[in-house]
Amino acid sequence: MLESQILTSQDGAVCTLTLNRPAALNAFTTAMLMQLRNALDAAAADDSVRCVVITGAGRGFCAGQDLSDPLVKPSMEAGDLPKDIGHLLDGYYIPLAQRVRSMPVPVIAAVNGVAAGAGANFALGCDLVLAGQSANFIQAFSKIGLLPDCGGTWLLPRLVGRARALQLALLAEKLPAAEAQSMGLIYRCVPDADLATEAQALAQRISALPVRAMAQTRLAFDAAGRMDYDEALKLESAMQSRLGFAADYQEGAAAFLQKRAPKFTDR
Ligand code: LHQ
Repeated sequence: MLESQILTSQDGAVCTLTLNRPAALNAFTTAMLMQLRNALDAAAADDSVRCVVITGAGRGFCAGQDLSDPLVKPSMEAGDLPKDIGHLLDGYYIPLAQRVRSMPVPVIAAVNGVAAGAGANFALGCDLVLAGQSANFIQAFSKIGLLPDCGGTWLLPRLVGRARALQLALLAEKLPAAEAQSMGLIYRCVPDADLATEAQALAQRISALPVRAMAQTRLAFDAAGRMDYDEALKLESAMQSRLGFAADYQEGAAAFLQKRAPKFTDR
C-alpha cells in the first residue's frame, strides 16, 4: 500500500499534521491535497483537539503544486492540449485554504524548510507561522507565468503592504525566514534545531487557552477586512455577545476575580 502523504499524530490536545513527500520537497499532489483536507476535517470534528500544527517531512516544508502532476503538466508533445489549471484551484486549493480559515481551533505552521508557491501561501494562511532559520519563502508563481494563488493575492498585501507584496510576487526571490519575520510576513524565526520543540510548546500553551475565542478572532479579522469601521464595530459587538454567553468567558472572568487558574473547555 502507498504510504500516506499526510502523517497525523496527537500529543494531548495538539494534533500535528506532517506533509510527507520529502523526496519532492512535499510538493502538493491531488492525493495529498485531499488527504490534508480530510485530516483537517478530522481534527475539526475531534473535540479532543485544541490546536493543530502543520509541518513538513525532510528538508522542505512544501514546494507548492507538483508540476509533474498530469493535471497541470505542460503540453510538451505535439498534439497535447493545455489543461485548465483553474479546475485544480476550484476543486482542491480553494476548499483547503477555506478549511484552514474556518478551523474551530488555532492552526500553527511550523515551516521547516523551503515553502514555495502554493506551499508558501498555504503556510501564510495559518494563524501563526513559525519558521526555522534556514527556511525560506518563495512566491515562485511569476517564474512559471502564474500569479500568487492559494490566497496569496489576498494575504500578501494585507500582511506586508502592496509594495513588498509586489516585490515578493514579481521578483519571486527566496525570502529567508529572518527577513520574513522582520517584514511582518510571519510570526517568528527560530533556530532550526528548536523549531519542532518551539512549535509544540506554543501549541501546548495555546491548547490550554480559550481556543474558541481565538478562532472567532481570526474569523472577525477576516470579516473586518471586507468591512468599513462602523460595520466592524457592530460585528465585534455581535460576536462578543455570543462569546460572553459561552463557558470560557464565565470561567475566565470568574477565575480572575477569584484569583485562581482558569480551566477553559469551549471549542
Ligand atoms: C518538485 C517541485 C514541484 C514537482 C521540487 N513539483 N517536483 C496551483 C494550481 C495549478 C497549477 C500550478 O500551480 C499552482 C500553485 C503553485 O504552487 S505554482 C508553483 C509551483 N512550485 C514551484 O514552481 C517551485 C518549484 N521548485 C523549485 O523552484 C525548487 O525545487 C525549490 C526552490 C522549491 C527548491 O530548490 P532546491 O532546494 O534546489 O531543490 P530541488 O529543486 O533540487 O528539488 C528537490 C526535488 O524536489 C527535485 O526532484 P529530483 O527528483 O530532481 O531530486 C525536484 O524536481 C522536486 N520538486 N519542487 N513543485
